[in-house]
Order: sequence, then structure tokens, then C-alpha cells
Amino acid sequence: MSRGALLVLEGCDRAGKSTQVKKLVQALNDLGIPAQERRFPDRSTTIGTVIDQFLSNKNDLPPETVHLLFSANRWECVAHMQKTLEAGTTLVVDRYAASGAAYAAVSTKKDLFWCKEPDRGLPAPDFVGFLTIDNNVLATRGGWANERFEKQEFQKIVAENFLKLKEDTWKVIQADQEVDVVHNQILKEALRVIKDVEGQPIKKLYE
Ligand code: DGP
Repeated sequence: MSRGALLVLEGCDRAGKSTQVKKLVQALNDLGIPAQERRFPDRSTTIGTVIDQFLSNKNDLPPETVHLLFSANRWECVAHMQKTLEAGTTLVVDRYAASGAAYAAVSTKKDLFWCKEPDRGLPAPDFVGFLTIDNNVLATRGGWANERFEKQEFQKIVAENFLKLKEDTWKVIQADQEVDVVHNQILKEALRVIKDVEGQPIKKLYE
């Protein structure tokens, strides 16, 4: 049986990732392609609960510790992700390792190389759609939750970090267009990648 693809949407807070993840899963399922949604941080796990408390300012932890917790939160889901992909189901993931490095480099003030290391060996995304949007437009979008990292200056540097992390599997998508225009671009890429990786093994990140 051919495997599913690991598709990731990345971007700053409020870039529209969650909307696009849902639309993509729905569109793939409508086309008869098995696909499931996932998001990181996964706040439903024990580690995710600590992350959730940190993000909502209910606990204080050193930034390095937080970084490792975010990574651990991804690692604890690996077996399930791998099983799902091997069973032929595509995963559409809202944030993954690039968020880990892009955010941690700001909060820990360490370089991106250091920040990438804990995620080395995770299942590698077959595709990363990076939703980019002007920082000032971002600031005017509703739905800010006043969580820990939701500050304009912080988000600006995160956006710069994302671009430094860009690899061949990435596509930069202008997110300040109509929702359906953005969706159609992502869907086109997703269909191409799902077909391309059918017979390929799941790669490991940064290896
Ligand atoms: P979200 O649930 O997508 O709104 O993410 C919550 C916040 O956590 C958001 O400000 C982005 C940040 N974040 C997501 N993943 C990571 C990560 O791996 N490391 C760090 N330091 N921050 C992250």
C-alpha cells in the first residue's frame, strides 16, 4: 500500500494556518484521499498541558526547557504519525519542527543550529507550506489570544527565522489573499506531493 504524505503548514500566529489545514483535509477527503488533521503543540497530552500553562502565563519555565518540551511534544506523537502515514493516510499538520526552531531562536537567543537539534530524526515533512503575511497586516487580524508569544516585534523576528529555515520541500505562500485562492495553491501542491511520495520511504528530519 502506498504511504500518506506528511504535509505541514507553518507561519506566524494568525497567518491563517488552522483555516487552511481544515480546508485542505476536507478537500482531500472529498477527493477520496484519506487525510487527517494534526496540530502542534498538541495540548491534550501531559507535556502539552505544561506547554498550554506556559503559553497562557500560568507557569514560568526557562526558554531552553520550553523548547525541549515543544520538541518532546512532537516526539511523543511520532509512533502514531508514522503508523498513520504507513496506513496510507496523509497528515496535514498545523505547525511542526520549523515553528520549534523559529520561535525558540527568539526566546532562547541561541542560533538556529542549536534550536533545530532536538527535532533531528523526526519524520521529515514531504511538504511545508509557509504562509507569509505582512507583519502590519497580521497585527490587524482578529483573534489574538494574548498568549506568551503574541507580540508584534517577536513575530517579526520569528518570520525572518522561518525564511532562514526554508528548504527545497518548502513553498512560500502569500497568505494575505482570499482564503480560497490560498487554499487552491496549497491543494495543488498537496496533490502533487501526495503522488510523488507514494512509493518513497518516510525521510528523517535534518538527516
Ligand atoms: P498555536 O497553538 O499554533 O497558536 O501555537 C501556540 C503558540 O506557541 C504560538 O505562539 C506559537 C508557539 N509555538 C508553536 N510551536 C512552537 C515550538 O515548537 N516552540 C516554541 N518555542 N513555540 C512554539
